[in-house]
Amino acid sequence: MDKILVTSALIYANGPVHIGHVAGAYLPADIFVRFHRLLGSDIIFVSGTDEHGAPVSIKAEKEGKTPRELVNFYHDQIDKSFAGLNISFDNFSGTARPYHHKISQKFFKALLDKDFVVQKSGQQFYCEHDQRFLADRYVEGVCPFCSADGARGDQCDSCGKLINSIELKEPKCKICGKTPIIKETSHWYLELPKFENMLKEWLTTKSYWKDNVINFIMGWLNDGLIERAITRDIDWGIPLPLPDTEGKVLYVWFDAPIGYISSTVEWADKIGEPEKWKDYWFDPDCKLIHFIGKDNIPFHAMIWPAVLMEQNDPYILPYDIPANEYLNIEGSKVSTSRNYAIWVDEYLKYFNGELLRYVLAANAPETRDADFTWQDFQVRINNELANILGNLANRVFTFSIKFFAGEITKPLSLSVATQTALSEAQAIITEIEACYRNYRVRKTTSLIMDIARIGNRYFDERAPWKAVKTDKSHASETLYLCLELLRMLSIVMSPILPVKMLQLRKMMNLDDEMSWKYIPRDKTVYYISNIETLFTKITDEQIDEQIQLLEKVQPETAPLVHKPEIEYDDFMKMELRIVKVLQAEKVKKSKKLLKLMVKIGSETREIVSGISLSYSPEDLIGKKVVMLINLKPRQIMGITSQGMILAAADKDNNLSLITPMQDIDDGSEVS
Ligand code: B3M
Ligand code: ZN
Repeated sequence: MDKILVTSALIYANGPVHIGHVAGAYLPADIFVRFHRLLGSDIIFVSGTDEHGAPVSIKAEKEGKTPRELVNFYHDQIDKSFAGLNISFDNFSGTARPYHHKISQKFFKALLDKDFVVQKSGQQFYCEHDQRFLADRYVEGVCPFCSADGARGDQCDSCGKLINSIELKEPKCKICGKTPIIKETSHWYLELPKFENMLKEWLTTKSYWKDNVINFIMGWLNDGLIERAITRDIDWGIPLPLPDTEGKVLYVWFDAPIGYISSTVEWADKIGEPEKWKDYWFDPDCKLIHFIGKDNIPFHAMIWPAVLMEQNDPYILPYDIPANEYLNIEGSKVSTSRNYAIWVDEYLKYFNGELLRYVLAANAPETRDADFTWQDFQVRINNELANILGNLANRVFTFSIKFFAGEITKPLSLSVATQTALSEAQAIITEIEACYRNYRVRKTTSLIMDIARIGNRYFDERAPWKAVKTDKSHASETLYLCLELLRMLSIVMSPILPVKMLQLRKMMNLDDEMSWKYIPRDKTVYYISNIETLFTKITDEQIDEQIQLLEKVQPETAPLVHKPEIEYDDFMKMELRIVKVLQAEKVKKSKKLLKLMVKIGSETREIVSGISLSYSPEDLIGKKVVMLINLKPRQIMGITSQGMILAAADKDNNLSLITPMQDIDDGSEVS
């Protein structure tokens, strides 16, 4: 029997859960765990909230709360959201609890004693205005690797690379916005280079890992490992277990993964077997599987194993790290700071958690980023859950009740058509089993729907509504096979739709325990009663309402999409000048175009400009604007346009011409 310890990334207790979190680290883990529970594996599932570090203390400062008040508030809210999605943790802990502090300090001490952690003095950003060192997210700037804006002191969201904060370009203090200075401070560093060989050797055993994880790590190893500071100058976190170190705490990313252990310890305590956590963490045959989002790869696949390797107790190392890609929403990146996200607690006010589980499973960001749209949500619920699965259950149940008083017995022998449908379904179930084992939730979901499709097709072909008039046993056989399929579905689909499948089983009066091995165990008689609709269709109005909510929370500042970098010389190729509009008139048969005559010093030129929706000819005459002079002339509606007037366009395509702030001669060059 497999022994497995599954973890989901510890979510920061600094805000609510959004569906990107769910799709990346929680739902895939829950599905995997529920599947293994059906198999009878010895499996436990732990997680919790990440309650330390700059992400928490910054938010607390912003909300005028203490960090502890903040984490208590969000821990409860997050816990409720997961409950609403039927995520079945064995334990959901939090890293500000005493268990966790003790274990983390022990981890730090073990590394220190063996010289894998060393104290050094180093440089840090310091804000003179706020009189504090700027750890991690307290400083933001331009990423030294990919030049993205808004990179934080510890990691860049754009390229995922870890940053040594003083390498940030154009650093700004997150609290006051001023530019910090660099100041010496002493910290404890994890000597990653000392782990290089151990890590390399260990990674050779990981050929089965997902490509995105392997590639990331290999890139890192090739660049060469450098030591990493694992302490910080902030006052919220785990104190160092050393004298005279006040004001210093462990770096949040040092202690966070230890949260997987402390959550297991807490679980063991809760079930009254305080030593039981060791059955997992110290058993070399136990498979430790971390479900995470891709931005967490470096911490889980490099730093965390290194930390585990040099403990005094025989901890196991991660067996697998199925990292998922991102989930975008309506084509745009989630941004919690702009409140552009679908928050689970909000979602649950409108829809059932099971529906979201289905849609996120069917559209899981497994190998590439996926896009969640409300339209797709509606289509999947209506056309798949309601029209295929729900319809199969509904037609079979109503028919059984109407013509057979809800009692369908197994036929003495099965016809060829029935046997074929059955073996088709069985073949798919074998495939489903393999997919579940390999975290292929997307494929699993579509295979499950295929079984329901087989049922509907078989039902249609055998037309029991006709057969029942002439050959009742033919109709009964049809219903029997469909009920068999529904019973199988209730098991194979339960990892994805646990509550709905129980509901389905209730209507079929199946009250025995569910197990994967019972799938082939056919029933001699089915009793159908108390039927109710499994899936109600989502209306257009419901979807419109959600789209509007999403648009409302999205402020003006969508993330900018940048063009590739250019050389200075490329810019200098452009001849930009101030021009004065002498004449302006509408271009006939065109809504958008104006024809302008402009004066550029001693010259005049004719150009066509697409600004007619924003400016009328009278607005323009006499105005000075900026024009690109050396653009190759273009024919537009039969007119030769000799240049281009510059205008800014907002996201609704409202235009604004660019005019000089002071009066300046036309012909003046702009650069
Ligand atoms: N809290 C980062 C995140 O939420 C961090 C994960 C910790 S997992 C040990 O993305
Ligand atoms: Zn970057």
